[in-house]
Amino acid sequence: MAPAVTIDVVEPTTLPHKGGVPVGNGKLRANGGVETADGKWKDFTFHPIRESQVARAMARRYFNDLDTYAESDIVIVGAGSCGLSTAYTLAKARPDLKIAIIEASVSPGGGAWLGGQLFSAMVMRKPADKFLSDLGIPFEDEGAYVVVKHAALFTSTLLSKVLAFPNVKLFNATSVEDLITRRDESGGIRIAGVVTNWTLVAMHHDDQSCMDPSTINAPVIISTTGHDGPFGAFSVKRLVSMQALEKLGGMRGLDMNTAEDAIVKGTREIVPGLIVGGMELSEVDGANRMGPTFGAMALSGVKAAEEALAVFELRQKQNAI
Ligand code: 48N
Repeated sequence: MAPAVTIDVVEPTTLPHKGGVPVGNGKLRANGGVETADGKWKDFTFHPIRESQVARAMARRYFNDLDTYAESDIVIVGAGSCGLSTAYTLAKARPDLKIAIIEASVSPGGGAWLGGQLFSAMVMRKPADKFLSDLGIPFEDEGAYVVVKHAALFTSTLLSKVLAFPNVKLFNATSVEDLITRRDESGGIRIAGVVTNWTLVAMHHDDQSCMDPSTINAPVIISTTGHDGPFGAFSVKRLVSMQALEKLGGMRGLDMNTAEDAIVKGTREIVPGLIVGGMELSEVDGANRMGPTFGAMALSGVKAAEEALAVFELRQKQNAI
C-alpha cells in the first residue's frame, strides 16, 4: 500500500465563524481520493467565506498587476503559439524583466489548440523538436518531423509554463487597439508601448459613446497577432495606417518548405521598438503560409525573444523611454 501523502490543512482563521466539519487528516488515499471528511460526505462543507472576500481577492491582485505592468520591459501582443513561445524563451532567459502579454481572446492559445482541419495531432518539423524537449512535451519521432499527439498538449503545457513565471503577466480578454509612438532621432517613429482596452469594449466602439483606452509603456513590443482576420495582423496594419510602413506584402499561397524558413529567418524589428513574428510577419513580407505545421511558430518565438533582448539592451543604453 503506497504511504499516504499528507497535505497541509489550513484551518480557517479570521473567518466570521468556524463552521464546517473538521477537515479530515488530509491524507491522500492510495487511490488518489482526498480524505476531506473522513468518508462522512453527508456532513461535508467548505470553509465559510464572505462574498466580498472573493471580490477583494480578485480585484486587489488585478489592479496591483495593472499598476505593476503599466511600465513593462517587454510587451507581447497575441498569445498564440508564437507569442507564447516568445514569452517562454524570454522569461526563462531574463527572469529580471517584466513581461506583459496582451491577448484579445478570453482563451489564449490562438490557432494552436488543434492541428489542421480540426484534427488533433500537431506536426512540427525538426529542429523544432528541440523546443518540445525543452518543454518536456512528448512526441512521436517520424524522422524529418515529430508529432505531438494533441495540439492542446503543446499549447496547454507551454501556457502553463509561461503563466508560472513570476515575471510574466497575461492580460487576456484585453486588446491592443493602438501603439504608443515617439519621434526618433531620424524623425521616424519609434514604438514605445501599447494602447489597451477590454476586447468587448474594443468590439463596440462603433455602437457606444467614447470608451477611452488605457496604456502600457515599454521600450520593446513584440507583435504576434497572426495572419489577417478580424483581429489578425493588428500591429502591421496599424503601422500602415499611421504611415510608418508603406504597404503590406499580403500572405501568399501555401508552401510549407518556403514558408517556415521565411517566417523564422524574417522575424525581426520592423520599425524601431516593434518586432514582428509568427504569421503576422507573412502579412508584412508577403511570405507563403505553411498550413498545419507549427515548428516555425515555436522557433519564430525563439528568434523574436533574441531580437527583443538586443533591442532592449540598446534602448537601455540610449535611455529611451
Ligand atoms: O495563433 P495565432 O493566430 O498566431 P501565431 O502567429 O502565433 O500562430 C499562427 C499559427 O496558428 C498558424 O496560423 C498556423 C501555423 N497556420 C498557418 C497557415 O498557413 O494557416 O495567434 C494570434 C493571437 C490570437 O490569440 C489573437 O486573439 C491575438 O493574437 N490577437 C490580439 N491580441 C491582442 N490585441 C490584438 N489587437 C490582437 N490581435 C490578435
